[in-house]
Amino acid sequence: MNKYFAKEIEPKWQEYWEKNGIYKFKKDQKKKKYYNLVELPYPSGDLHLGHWFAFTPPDAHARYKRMSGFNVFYPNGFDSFGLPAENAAIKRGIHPKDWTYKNIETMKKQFETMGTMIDWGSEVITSDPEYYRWNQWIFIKMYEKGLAYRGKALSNWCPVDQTVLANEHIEQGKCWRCGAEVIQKEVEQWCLKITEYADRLIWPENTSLDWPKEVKEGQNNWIGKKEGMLIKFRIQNSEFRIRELEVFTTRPETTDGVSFLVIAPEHPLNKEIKEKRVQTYIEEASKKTEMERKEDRTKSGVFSGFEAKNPVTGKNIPIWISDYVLAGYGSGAIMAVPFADERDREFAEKFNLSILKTDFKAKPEGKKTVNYHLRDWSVSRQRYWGTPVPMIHCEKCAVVPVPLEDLPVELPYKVDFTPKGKPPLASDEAWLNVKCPKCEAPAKRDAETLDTFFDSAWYYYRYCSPNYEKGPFDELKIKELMPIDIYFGGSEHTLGHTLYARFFTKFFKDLGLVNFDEFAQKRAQHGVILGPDGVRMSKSRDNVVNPDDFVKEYGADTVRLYICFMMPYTATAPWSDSAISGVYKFLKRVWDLQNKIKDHKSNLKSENMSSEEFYQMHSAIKKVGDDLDTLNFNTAVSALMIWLNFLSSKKDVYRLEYETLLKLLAPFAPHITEEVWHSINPSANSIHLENFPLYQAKFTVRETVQIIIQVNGKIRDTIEIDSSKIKDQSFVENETKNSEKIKKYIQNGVKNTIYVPGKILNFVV
Ligand code: ANZ
Ligand code: ZN
Repeated sequence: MNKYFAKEIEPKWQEYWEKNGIYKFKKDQKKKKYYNLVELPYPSGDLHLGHWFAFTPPDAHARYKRMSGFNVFYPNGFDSFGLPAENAAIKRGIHPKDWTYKNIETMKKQFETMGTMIDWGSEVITSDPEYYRWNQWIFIKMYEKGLAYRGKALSNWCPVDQTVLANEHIEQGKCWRCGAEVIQKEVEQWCLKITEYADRLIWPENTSLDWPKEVKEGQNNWIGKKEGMLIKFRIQNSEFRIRELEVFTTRPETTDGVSFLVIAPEHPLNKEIKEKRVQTYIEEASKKTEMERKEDRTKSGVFSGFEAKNPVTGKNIPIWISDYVLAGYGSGAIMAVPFADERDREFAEKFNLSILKTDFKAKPEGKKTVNYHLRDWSVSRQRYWGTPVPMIHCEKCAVVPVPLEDLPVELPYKVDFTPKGKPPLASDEAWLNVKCPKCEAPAKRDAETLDTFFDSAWYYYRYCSPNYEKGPFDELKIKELMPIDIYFGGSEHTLGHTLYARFFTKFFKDLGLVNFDEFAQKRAQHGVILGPDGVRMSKSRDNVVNPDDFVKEYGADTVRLYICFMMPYTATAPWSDSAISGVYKFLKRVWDLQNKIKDHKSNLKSENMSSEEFYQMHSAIKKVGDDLDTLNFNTAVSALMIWLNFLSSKKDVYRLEYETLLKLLAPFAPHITEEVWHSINPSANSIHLENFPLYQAKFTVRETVQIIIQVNGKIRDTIEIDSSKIKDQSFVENETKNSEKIKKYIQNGVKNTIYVPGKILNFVV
């Protein structure tokens, strides 16, 4: 037997699997399909530790499911449009396309070293014209249904990336990509009416889908459905066109306690007020982000100069202007009840306004209404490296979709994509100028591109038929493979990506393309491996751990196993390599254990295994299988370690035991198990085509034996001990000494002890 040398065996088996196509997904009517999906990576050019953490535990899960009789579909691809490519291009003068496709090549090679069972035969690259053609098709379908529209709106603008951002892509007021402070800017843009699906996107209380509670709650809060009322207040001394203020409230019963009204700085009424102090305040407020406005506990504001009449009490109350009222929510005006609402109280206290009492019984007249926190999704980006919006602007016909048979509208290669405040495509005259498809007059293409979250909202449909040409996907294939059985990914996608994917699915259902409402049965979200210093890994902090270094030193199996073992899949914790050599030693011990197989002696068949050996083996099968099913990868690995300790402590190991160990380990460490499997079964097929061992429940509980305890020949107690321990007299004696009934008889010492193994223990005192 050779020594365990990962570097030699790993490439060999990777090649073998590839050549024999053992991970190729094939239709199989006899097996249940299992669509195992991990969020497709962005081709940054380097497969880092985060990728290993995102992909190897799901790979172990997929392998387990496959060995357990499922026909597992585990595709992958690249989410390859987006800003980093363009920024790299601006910085280093490499074309975004060249940069992207070179990175994809590198990363695919790196993926290979991981030893996954990903079937690249279904690969989707979102920047391929064959893919984004269908983005454009979907966009046009949405346009036809009135779901895609162009509107001028106050938008989140990233001054660094020079593009619009959706609310979902702002983290604490900063751009999720580059971290720059997001500002508010009036921009004309394409929006998708996700709000039309708001009600259908709310998670019902008892859904049969297995999604984390935090995701369901997070999405429901984000959608933020609020039932309330619109109540009109008459403005008392207005010489303006606007004579009434309509407020949105969820608490109409507090109307008697309305002490003042507050309107947002952007409220149309303010355009009529010319006073300088009002206009100065409005200008200042416009510089703040929505987040800052919401979080400002100190409150700012200005008196409008007007009063309104409370419809319930008839009292006149002042109208104030403040940025704690948001323009885009409700009617942009509120009735303030400082008696019952904290924000209003803070404001009243700051400006010394009276606080009227409410009896919570007021019944004003008004219109029942429902409000949502969810906004429409702004999808235009003023950038180059994305899906061109498939629209044509004509002076006569306004906006005309590109005819479907002319798709894809391909991205021109030669474009100056340095930021100029207008989209790069707008300066490519040759590309831009077209004939209007409707009236044939000279017209212009839309120069914007789609948010990459559009690309990732439906890529998993495309995996099912990646080369399909008659539509975005083959409906028959969808029937066969969708919905996804498990979708692994990051928790940063709670409010963005997974919500969009659900929205697209409901839209596809409305188009009659699919017959289900939700795209994934189960969602599993992983944590983050932080740098060794406990902070998120980043090049600027110099705390990036490169998995390749460990692969070189120990091999991929060790890194895979270690990643599964070092922390729970859902945890966020710093990287530490202190235990990685221990994991490597574990694999070496598994390797060396083949020396102990004793099947050459015909009298040592597995029927002769002791009850303890059965117990150990079946417990391990149960634990590892259950844990792989429920994604508790780390405890599955510890169960393997415990069993290995037991096996190594024995003189010999049964072939059945050893082969079972290899099969349990195979999902985690596919190379070493394959190597050893072949060395002990020279004519065997791949271990990854074997069945996962089954356990028998009766063997997962230890057999116990009743032992009678006597003192001077008289029965004083019985105790129960593991059958594996009956030969161990001192163990039995120790157990007995804990018995209250016996203690008092033997407290003065024992003269002699007689033990009939497994039957009687007699103390002579
Ligand atoms: C009177 C009242 C009394 C209110 C009370 C609340 C509590 P959510 O969605 O739960 O925050 N509101 C309405 N439009 C607003 C806007 N554009 N910007 C900021 N606040 C706004 O609650 C809706 C409540 O938020 C509404 O009900 C309104 O204040 C305020 F004891 O009206 B309420
Ligand atoms: Zn026209």
